[in-house]
Amino acid sequence: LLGDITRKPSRSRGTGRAVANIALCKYWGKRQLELNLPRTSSLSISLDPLGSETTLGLSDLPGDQIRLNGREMPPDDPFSRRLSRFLDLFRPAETAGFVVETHNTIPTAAGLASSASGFAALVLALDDLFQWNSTPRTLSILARLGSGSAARSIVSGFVEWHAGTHDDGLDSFAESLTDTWPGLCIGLIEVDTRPKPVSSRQAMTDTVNTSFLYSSWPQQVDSDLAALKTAIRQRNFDQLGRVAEHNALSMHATMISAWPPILYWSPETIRTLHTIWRLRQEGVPVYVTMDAGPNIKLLFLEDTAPMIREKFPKVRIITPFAPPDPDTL
Ligand code: 2P0
Repeated sequence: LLGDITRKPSRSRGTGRAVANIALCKYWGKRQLELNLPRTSSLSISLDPLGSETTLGLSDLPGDQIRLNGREMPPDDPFSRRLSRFLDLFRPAETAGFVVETHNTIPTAAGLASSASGFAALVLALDDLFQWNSTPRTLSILARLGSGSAARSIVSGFVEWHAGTHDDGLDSFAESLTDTWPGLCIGLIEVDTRPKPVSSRQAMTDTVNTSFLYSSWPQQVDSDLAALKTAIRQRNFDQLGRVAEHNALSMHATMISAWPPILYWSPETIRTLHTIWRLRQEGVPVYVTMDAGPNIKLLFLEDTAPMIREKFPKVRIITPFAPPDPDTL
C-alpha cells in the first residue's frame, strides 16, 4: 500500500477533519505491534462534534514544524516525535519537513484520548495534500498505522473495525454500520486528566504476555460484538448498555490480572461506578464504559439526560446522532 501512493504534493496545503470515538466493544491486544494489527475486531461510536482538524504542507527545511492548538511543539516532545515518525512514511524526500497545524476540539477535561481523531485527521489531510483520492478503507488502514483506534475515526456513526487475518494488514480496517440511533447519549465524566502512568500500547503488550484471563478475551469479543450489533439494529438500549459495560469491565479485569498489574482506576472512578450501579438498581437506565484511564463514559437515552445532569453536574453530554445543541438537553 505504502509503495503505491504518491508523495508528490498536488496543492500547497491539505486539510482533514475527523471525529473522536469510544469503543463499545474494545480493542485490547495486538497480534502485530508495528502495524497495530489487533487480535480482535472492535466496535465504536463516534463522538461528533468532538475531534481534530489538521492542516499540513511541505517545506524545504529539514525537520517538522508542529503546532498543537496554536502552540509550537518542541521537536523532542513525545507528541512531535510520534507524529514525525508517522510522517516519515509519507515524506517525499528524507530532507523534506512537514508543517503541521492541528486543533483538537476534544476538551482536555473530557478525559478522552485525541490520538484516534488526531491520526485520522492527519491521514485525511495527507490524502488532500497529495490528492490520493483514497477509499475510506485505505485511509482507515493508513490511520491505523499511526494508532489502532484511529482506524475507527476515518468514518462516523457506529463503526466496526475488522481485525483481519492477513500479515500485511490490508484486511484490517474500519467501516460504518448503516444504523443510527438519534436518542442515544454519551456522558463524559472527567475523573483525572493527567497523563496515564502506563501507555495503552504498553498495557496491551503486558496484558497479552502475562494475563491468564486474556485467553478468554477473544471469545468474549465474538459474543459481545454479535450482541451489540443486534442491540443497535433493534435499538435495544438495555442490551447495548449491558454488553458495553460488561465488555469494558472485562477488559479492565484482564489488565488487573496482568503482571505487573495495571489498574487505571482512582478512588473517584470506583465511587462513580457505585453511584451508577445504585442508580440502575433504582430503575435508571444508565450504563458505563471506560478506556485505558480513570475517566468514566456514561451511556443513556435522551429522556434520562435531566436525571444524569442532576446526579453528575460536571458531565459533558454528547449526542452523536443528533448533532445540534447538546446543551439544550
Ligand atoms: C479502544 N483503547 O478500543 C481501546 C480501549 C483503549 C482501551 O484503542 O497502540 O491509542 O496506538 O494502537 O489506539 C487505545 O489504544 O493504541 C485504545 P495504539 P490506541 O478504544
